[in-house]
Formats: sequence, structure tokens, C-alpha cells
Amino acid sequence: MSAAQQARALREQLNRYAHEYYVMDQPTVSDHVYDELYTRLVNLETEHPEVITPDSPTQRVGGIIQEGFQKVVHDVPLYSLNDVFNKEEIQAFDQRVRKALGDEVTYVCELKIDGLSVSLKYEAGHFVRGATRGDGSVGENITENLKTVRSIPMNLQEPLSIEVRGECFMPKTSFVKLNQERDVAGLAVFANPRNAAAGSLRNLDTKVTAKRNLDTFLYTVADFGPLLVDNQFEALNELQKLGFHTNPERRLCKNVEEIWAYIEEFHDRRSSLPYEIDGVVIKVNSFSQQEDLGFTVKAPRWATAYKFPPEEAETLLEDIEWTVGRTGVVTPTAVMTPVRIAGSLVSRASLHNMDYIQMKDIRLGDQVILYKAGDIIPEISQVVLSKRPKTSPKYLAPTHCPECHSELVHLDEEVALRCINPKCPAQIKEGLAHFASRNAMNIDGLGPKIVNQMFEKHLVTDVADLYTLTEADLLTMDKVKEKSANKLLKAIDASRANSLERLLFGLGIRHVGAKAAKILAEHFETMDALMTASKEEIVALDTMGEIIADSVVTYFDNEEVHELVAELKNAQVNLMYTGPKLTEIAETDSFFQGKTVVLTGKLVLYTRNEAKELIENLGGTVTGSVSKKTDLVIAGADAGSKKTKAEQLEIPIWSEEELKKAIEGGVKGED
Ligand code: 0OX
Repeated sequence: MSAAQQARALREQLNRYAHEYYVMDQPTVSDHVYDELYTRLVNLETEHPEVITPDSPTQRVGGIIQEGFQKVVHDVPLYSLNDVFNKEEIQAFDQRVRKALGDEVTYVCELKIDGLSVSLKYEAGHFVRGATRGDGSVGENITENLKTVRSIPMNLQEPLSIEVRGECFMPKTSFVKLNQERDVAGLAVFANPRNAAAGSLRNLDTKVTAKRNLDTFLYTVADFGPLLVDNQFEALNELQKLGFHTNPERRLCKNVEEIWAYIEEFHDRRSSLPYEIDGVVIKVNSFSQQEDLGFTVKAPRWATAYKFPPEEAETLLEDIEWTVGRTGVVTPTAVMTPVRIAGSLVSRASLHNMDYIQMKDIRLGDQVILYKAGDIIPEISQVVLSKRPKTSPKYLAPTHCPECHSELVHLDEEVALRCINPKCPAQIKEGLAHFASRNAMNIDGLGPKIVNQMFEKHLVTDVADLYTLTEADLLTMDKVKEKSANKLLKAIDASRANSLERLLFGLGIRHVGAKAAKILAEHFETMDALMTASKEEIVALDTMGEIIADSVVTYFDNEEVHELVAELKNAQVNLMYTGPKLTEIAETDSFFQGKTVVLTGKLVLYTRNEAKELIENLGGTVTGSVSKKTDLVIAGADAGSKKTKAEQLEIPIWSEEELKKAIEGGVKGED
């Protein structure tokens, strides 16, 4: 047998075994047998590289480092689904369907896989392109990444030209393992399998994708023509026959009762499934009936998605930790025995303030019910009173600062407890980190951890000290080498030139947010002018109320603040407004000036290009992916991972309506 023939035989055998393993979930040989054959193929291909074909299993290990992802225009858009949340809404959906079609309706229920929608294109049976859903109309080309996903066939059982769609996801066990490895390596863990799948699939290094053990379930095609079937249930069977992994839990249902029984069954089985689901998709089975119903702009009228209620879990409240923020507010955090909710391990939840603790009568040692608000933020919904030990005492508010031990107070009518010791180390550290933060002095690399160390090592006690730091100082800190020390010094130095509003915001004057700081800086132009401004002068400014004015005047009526400003001046920190002059502002200043904006989700008021152009005309820049440098995310319907990332990075998220307002009215948004 020639090398080419041998390679072909090995390829076919290995692809068959892989199909049995990854798609059918029915392996017929052991891993050892597979590995032996695989090694033989690797050796053969190394000796005779000319026999390598794109469908060889050796081509699935990645190795391509991409520069970015090209856009892919979906000829047939990937629709999203309307959501329903209870049985009544399913009944209403069923009634609408029956009103249009009559009583002869069968539905298919499918599990709603919590992954990323992908579209796979095959020509004459060969995989030629894979893309993300994107906004439904335009996605990204992730062909090389998808080639590493073992359940995606490189060749179909029949030479069809077809575009198949479904969900790419990370199984729960792979997710847990990945996070364990990342934890050990000191890397940030992924919040849930969906984020992990997104990060893996959109990784520029396909070797990373290959290692992540992603899987797929396919459920539809752009055009059913080539499949020669006339309903969704048969289409799923056909997709399976072609070699795709399809979810085995699909079921035909004749009415709402049967649909509801399916939903209840999987609500109960959800946690024991090996992959994450967030609901059930209900589809009219017959294609001709689907055609009769058609689509709205956004979603098919013949399908709907039932979303499970937020997942809850019971756990033990072990402790309540109190932490001091920049303004001295002391906030409680519940520390609990870790539990898994909606795909991630949760052990901490904010308790907001003492009123909240009292209102829910939360006590140490209680069993509590945890859920994820908006599916993201862990929150305690209630205490399980029946499990409370009889002797458990009421939880009492702390009386002293957990950091500096000075007495805590309530200012005015505030619910919050505050430490009012200006020398409280926790407040100073938080204040320093705020000073360096993105919207303030924007000192790259000066995060809370570094600030903490600097403070503990007595390198800094106030913000002016940052400007006297030397390389030798920085080298005394853990994990700081020459290179990073110099980088940090450069970033600190660069911040000297910032316009006054950044410094004002960075100083952390009570009630002075980024927007107020900008207005003050624009008007008074110099720190000196602002420091001597009267309350009346400040109140006279548009949008500046008494509270801010009082706060500014009180802040500058302090000898220590004057000393601090003098130190900053000495350190050659700019104390002037260097933005456009007020007269120029009328024409040039827009909220978008200099801002980096990301558009995500389906926009209905503008096309993507229109929105981009309008923002760019107003001085903004529109980019494709969310990062620390993003200032604003505009999220249309069904915004996915970009919105999630923006939430994690605490980047402001606007609706399309808010965008419209800002564009049309020149309204300034909140920084
Ligand atoms: C899922 C899922 C998503 C087809 C036409 C509109 C939506 N997440 O598991 N979408 C669909 O259907 C598409 N089915 C699913 N099972």
C-alpha cells in the first residue's frame, strides 16, 4: 500500500472512531487503540507531508495564530428567539399559533443550550467556513478555531452544500477542569462555561481552542432544501445522519400540557446534565406551517424560548466580612460555603448595608438561598428559617472600623455605616486606586494590588507621593522587576500632563463624579480658581446643585488639601484644564469625543454602518471588541458575550434608544 493509501485508511478509521466518541457518545475502541493509530498517522504524515489532507485528525490540534477575525456576512440571518417565562405565556404562544394555523399543530421541544451560536458552511460535503452569529447578520470567521472542535465533521456523510447552525459550548466537566488549572496557574477563572467557550472559540491562537474540549449541538440549517425533509424533528435526525452532534433530548409535543411536562422534567434534570442549558426552545414542527407563520424582524413566529427561572442554591452563611471603601463607607459581604449556581461556583455575595441584613434578618450560621440576579450577580434571596438554630443571636452591626478600629458613624440620614477617620489605611488605599483608575488619572498598571503593596511598604501615603517614587522604591515590591517598574514610572509620569478634570475626579471629592469634575474644570480652568470659588459661583453653573457646591467648598476649606495641592504642583502635575475652550465646546464637544464605542446585539433604529458613522462624526471611534479601553457599549437586542464582558469590566452599557438620544440631542451621558 502506498503512503497515501495508508494515510487514507488511517484517517478514515480514526475519523470513524472520533465520530463514535464525540458525536454518537458510543465509543467502540479504547483511548489506547485510538492513540496507537493516531501516532501511526502522525509518523506517516511527518515522513510524507504530501499525504496530509484537511480532514486528517492531525489537523485538528490547532497551531495557527491569527491576527484577527474577518467579518462574515450571513446570507440567511441567524434569528434569535422571543423569550417566555411561564406557562401562561406558552399558552398565549400556542393560541397565536393555532389561531393562524388551525388545530393541527405539533411542536418539537429542544433544550436551549447555553453556548454560542455558530454557522458551519459545507461545500460538496467539505467544511469550508465557520462563523460566529455576531449580530445575526454579520459574524466573524472562526473557521480555524472550529476545525479544532472534534464533534464538527470535516466531511459529511453525503456531498451536500449546506450551512448548518447550532450551539458551540463547553461541557461542565471541562469547564471545572479548566478553571482548576487556571486557578493553580494564577490566571483569572472564567465565570461560567459560556464565557469559557466564548474565550476559547474566539482565541486567536487555535492551539488554545483545541485544548479547550469544546463540543457542539447543531439544530438548524440556513436552507432546508438539501435535507429533503419537511419538519424539524426529521431535520434533526437528518443532521445526525450527516455526522453532526445533535442534542438527544428533543421531543415531539402535541399541546401545552406535554410541553410543560417536558419543561418540568428538564428543570429537574438541569443540574445533572453534562452541559449548561438555560431553557427550552419550542418550535412548530412542520416546515410548511413555519412558512405560514413567518418571521418578525427579530425572531420566528413559529418558535419561542422558555427561560428557566434564575437558579437557586442553598448554602451556609459562614461569615459576614466588612470592608472599607474609598469614601469610608463600610459594606458587608456574605461569605458562604461555595455552591454552584447557573454554572459557576459562588461563595460571596454583597449584603449591601446593615438595613438589608436586618430586613432579611440574616444571621451567622443561617442556611441561605442564593440566586444570581440578572443571571450574573450573586444575591441572597432569603434565610431558611426552619433550619435556623434555636439559640442563634441576632446579627449586630459593627461599631468599629474593621481596618483602623475607629468608631463607625451614620452621616446625616444615611443607611451606610462610615469610618470617618481620614487616616484610615483602607480608605487611603482605595483612594489611591481610585486616583489611578481609568476615568481618573488613568495610570496603567497601578491597580489595587500594587497600591496595597506600596502602602504596606510605606512607599506612598497620599496621591502626591506617587510622583516621588523611584525605580529603587518599586523594586522593593514583590514580583516587580526592572521592566515593570519602568513601565509604571512612565505611566505615572504621563499622568502629570492630564487635564484638570481627571485630577479633580481622582481626588475623590464627595459627590464629584467624572461629569461634575469636567464641568468644574471647563469653567474654572485652573485649580487655583476652583479652590477659591464660592458656593454661589459653583451653584451658578449649569447642572451643579447645592450638594456638590457644598462638598467642593468644604473639601478645599482644609489646610491638608492645600498642602496636597502644593505637593502636586511641586511634582509638576498639571493643574489646568487643557481640553477645548468653552467657546469651542459648543461646536466640537460631544459626549462621543475621544470615546471608544462598541456596538453589539441587533440594532433596529440604525443599521450598524449608520450608527458607526454617526458616532464617528461626533468624534468617537467604533471598534469591534470590548476591552479595558472601551468607554461605552451600545447593546441592541440579544447582545451576547460583548455585553457580558462589558458588565464584567464595568463599562457603561447603553440601549439603542439612549444612543439615539445622545446622537440627536447632543445629550451628554454620564461618564
Ligand atoms: C439553543 C437553540 C437556539 C432556529 C430558528 C430560531 C432560533 N440555544 O439550543 N436556537 C434554536 O433555534 C433557532 N434552537 C435551539 N435549540
